[in-house]
Amino acid sequence: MKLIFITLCLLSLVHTKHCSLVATANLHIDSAQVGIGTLLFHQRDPASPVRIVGIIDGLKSNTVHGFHVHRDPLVTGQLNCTAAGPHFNPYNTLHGPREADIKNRHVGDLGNLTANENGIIVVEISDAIIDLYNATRSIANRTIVLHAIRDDGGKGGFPDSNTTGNAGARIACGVISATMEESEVKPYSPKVATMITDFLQKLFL
Ligand SMILES: [Cu+2]
Ligand SMILES: [Zn+2]
Repeated sequence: MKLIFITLCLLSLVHTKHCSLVATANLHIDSAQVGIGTLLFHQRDPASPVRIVGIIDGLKSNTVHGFHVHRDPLVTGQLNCTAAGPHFNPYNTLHGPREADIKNRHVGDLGNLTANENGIIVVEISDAIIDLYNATRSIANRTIVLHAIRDDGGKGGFPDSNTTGNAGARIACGVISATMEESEVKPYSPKVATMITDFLQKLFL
């Protein structure tokens, strides 16, 4: 079945140059079978950035949390976020902020997310360094991790600033599974993600 999707996807790429790859991650609290959010990763074509949209709930109000792709997938049934290994770092660089270029961050460095006063994070990120097409930079079958405190972007001067951004404990995580290859005849507007976020904000806030 998956092969059929990939074939369709490649065919549509030839004809329309629009073949989206989609992945999802369900986040659970570290070492507990408690879901706190879902993220959707979408990349329209190999030249486009990956957009991440979703909701993470159940945090303390107005808190800032480091957010990274870590290297290893959790094996089925594994709930311990430390099993995700270090930051995804295929080019062996130092840790950095999301805004840094590819030589000055880990591929998996996605900066920080901020919870609102209700303890909800509305995620809407666009990042051109993580990828779903490029094998070296692919985040598929790796683990997204949310940390207890702010990622200092490598500038905090702590012993672990250059490796983890001193972002503290791993409070939640989830495996990124690329389960869908979606071919699109009509490319949709990049405003769709914003519309989804607005819609979800109306629902939750
Ligand atoms: Cu991390
Ligand atoms: Zn890093």
